Amino acid sequence: MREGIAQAVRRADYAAPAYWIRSVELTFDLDPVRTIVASRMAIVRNAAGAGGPLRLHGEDLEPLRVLANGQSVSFRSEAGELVIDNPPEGDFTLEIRNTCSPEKNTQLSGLYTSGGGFFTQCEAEGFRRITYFLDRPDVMAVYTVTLRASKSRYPVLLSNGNLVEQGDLDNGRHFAKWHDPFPKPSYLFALVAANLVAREQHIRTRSGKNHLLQVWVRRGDLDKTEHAMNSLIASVVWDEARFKLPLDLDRFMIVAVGDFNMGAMENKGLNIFNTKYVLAHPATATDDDYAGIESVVGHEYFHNWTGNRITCRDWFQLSLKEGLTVFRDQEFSQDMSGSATARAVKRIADVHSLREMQFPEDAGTMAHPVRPDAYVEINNFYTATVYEKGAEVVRMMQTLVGRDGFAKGMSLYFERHDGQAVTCDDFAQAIADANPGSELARTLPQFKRWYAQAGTPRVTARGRYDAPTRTYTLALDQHCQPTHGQAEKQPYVIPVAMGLLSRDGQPMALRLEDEPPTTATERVLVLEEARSFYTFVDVDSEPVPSLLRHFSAPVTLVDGLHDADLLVLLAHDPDAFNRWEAGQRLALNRLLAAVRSDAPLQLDAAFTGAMREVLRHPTLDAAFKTLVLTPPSETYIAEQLESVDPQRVHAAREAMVLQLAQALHADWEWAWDAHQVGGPYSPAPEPAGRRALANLALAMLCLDATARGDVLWQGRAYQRFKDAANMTDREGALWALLASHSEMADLALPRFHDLFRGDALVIDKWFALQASAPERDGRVFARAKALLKHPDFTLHNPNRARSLVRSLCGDNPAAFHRADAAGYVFWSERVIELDAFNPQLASRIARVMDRWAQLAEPYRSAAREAIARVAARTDLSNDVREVVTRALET
Ligand code: B3K
Ligand code: ZN
Repeated sequence: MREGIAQAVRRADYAAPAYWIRSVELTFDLDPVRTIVASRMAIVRNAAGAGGPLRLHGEDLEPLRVLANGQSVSFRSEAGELVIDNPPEGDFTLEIRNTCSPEKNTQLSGLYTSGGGFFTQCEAEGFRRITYFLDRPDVMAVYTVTLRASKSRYPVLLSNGNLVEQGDLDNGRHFAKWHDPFPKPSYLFALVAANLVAREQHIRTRSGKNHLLQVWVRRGDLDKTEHAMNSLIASVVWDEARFKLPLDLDRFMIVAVGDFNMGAMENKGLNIFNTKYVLAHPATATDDDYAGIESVVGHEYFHNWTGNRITCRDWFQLSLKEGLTVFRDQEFSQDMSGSATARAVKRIADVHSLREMQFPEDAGTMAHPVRPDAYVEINNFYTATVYEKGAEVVRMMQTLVGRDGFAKGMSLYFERHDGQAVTCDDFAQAIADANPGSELARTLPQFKRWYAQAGTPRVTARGRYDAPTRTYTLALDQHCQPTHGQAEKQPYVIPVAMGLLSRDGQPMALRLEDEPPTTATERVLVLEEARSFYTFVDVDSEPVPSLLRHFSAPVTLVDGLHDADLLVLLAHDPDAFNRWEAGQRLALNRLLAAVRSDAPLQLDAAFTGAMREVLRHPTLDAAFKTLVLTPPSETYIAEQLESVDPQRVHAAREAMVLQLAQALHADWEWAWDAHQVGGPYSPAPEPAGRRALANLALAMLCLDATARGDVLWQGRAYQRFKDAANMTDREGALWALLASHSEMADLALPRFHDLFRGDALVIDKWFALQASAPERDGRVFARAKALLKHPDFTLHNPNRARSLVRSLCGDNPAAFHRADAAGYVFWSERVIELDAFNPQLASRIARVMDRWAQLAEPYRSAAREAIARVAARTDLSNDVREVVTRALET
């Protein structure tokens, strides 16, 4: 065993620390091989605590010296801790000198080197890999940091807060001293020492204060920073306007680094970002990349209040900052997008990813509540449940108290807790207390089951129209299946936004019995019981119910609607989300029927006709049409099945796409012609939507052409690939060739590589496109395997590893789940290889097997065997061990 199997940490065991650290002065002598860290901490006994030994966290460190009140004090090293058995009485100063080795830090947690510079990542427990500390979020200290390093190699020295002093030292070294006035937990500490340049912008905020914004990148990347800077400015303006939350620092910095385990990190005043979420140029980044940058820049900036000013008491409360901040970044992107349809398009994208990532998580071996009760490795709990489902829980609160009520709740939350480390309960309480008399205040204890219970509730709806009394009764049942380790589920509070449409598509007034007449055509029903009945009166004809509008709760809805009803909703629902959903359901019904019966899918004219109407619709946005015309993913289809044969799912979906390509041939030609975008590039929703639809049309036309043995459209796609003025169109054309299995893809791929040789983010795309292309005859898998040996491939760069391994194993079910089990062998080899040097990344990739138990034979047994092979190893990290152990407990 590596360090012995870690015990589970339990939420119920939380205890305040015996000591606090009020301030810390850190001095770094930066050296890649042996960095010396000197720390001087003001330690205060917790009056409520028991005292006793002082136990500081520390990992992969070498202690040189420990002084208490200037005197040497005896200490011992235990697994992961430095223990001082007899600390001085009262408050005292503790000085520690230790070394760490940034160059050897392949985990990318703590202080590490990348591209010749020093960078840090401390959340969740990386600070203990830099120096000995009470590395827990409820210990908040004021930091003063001095960095010393070679001036020529590391001309830029950054840390949190304000620069107070800088200058030259002997031997070609220099120093910089930073002071952060805001007490913060250690996970928000950061430093950067590297050869970088900055795009700078001075801004004056509403309150009249001046601030300096900086985006730091490598010298050659400066021309790719405009969008990140614009996104940062927009974030500052938005948070002040929507939540009255101003920027609280003189200087706010973003630094891009090429080796990073996740997207970005919200360190106070010094956000460190994966280059993927900073660098953008029309020639190298797609519309989706631009949107991703805007949302991640926003997300990290918004953490400054939701996460940094108010932080988490313990890591079980992670969703306190993550769920809330995801909700805030989703709202930001919607507000930035402009039109009502563009907002709906963003909402659909968010729900799509929730269903794609979080629903399977909730149904799989790693299922856990938004506020987990136990973990072995906290890094395994930065999940879609904590983030995306957590955001849905916050969104439901907003639905229950209204948008203004929610803003009031946020104000009360900051009034009560600014500067504190608190819990999810504290947040919910503040929102409810600011809105007495609201549905949230009334139902709060029950509402909080959303934090405590894992699993996706299923809401079943049955409607009955009674013509003589002109009433429509809706019965809504809710049920949640047991999840891993949690058998009992109590009813949730579920807000169901809804409307009723007449069969000719008119919205109906929604009057419940015993209520006065109303003209409102949308309302929110709040379910609390396992079964509820609602009787609507004055209903002139049998309605079509439109339930769970804007996806008002993270549930699965079973409404038993027939095709005829869904066609009404697709054509007329005033709620764009449900309009899209109706189209997806029509497609899903056909796909599931084909998969279940193992009969070839044959599309009917009603379906293709409805799709044509959407495609040709005179007023709908192109982005919205693209979403409607894209059938549900293989992952989503699989989630609806009791037992999954991924090859059958793939075959059915491929057949649907091909038939849509054929049946709508003339319409796709029209769509291609009508959605070309000229002029200078803009990532705004309108032109991006047009590009998306044109690219979908191109893929459809190529597919149809290949099936007919005609190469005209492939030639056009290749031409577009060569001439494209931006990456969205170039990638779109390349994808059209790959997805239609065109031989021209073999011409385009090397050309693409030649064009972008040396641009790491674009070469990532080159790997990812090949690994996620639709499988045929095992060729995609064979190509992906061969790419492991490509000179540009390395598992050591997380983006590169994900571009190939995650794309194949996680995003391409038909290439991965093979009857000969070669995909699972590929997976187990990569997980084991990665785990030896980067457990966090290995564990992420391990999780693609979460849903193995749902597979049909022969996949199921083979998958289990592969997981067992990994689990049998004695040298696994706790990260991977937790994931594979839980997988086998199914
Ligand atoms: N808070 C970080 C994630 C840290 C992940 C640690 N394994 C980024 C974010 O959510 O904003
Ligand atoms: Zn976050």
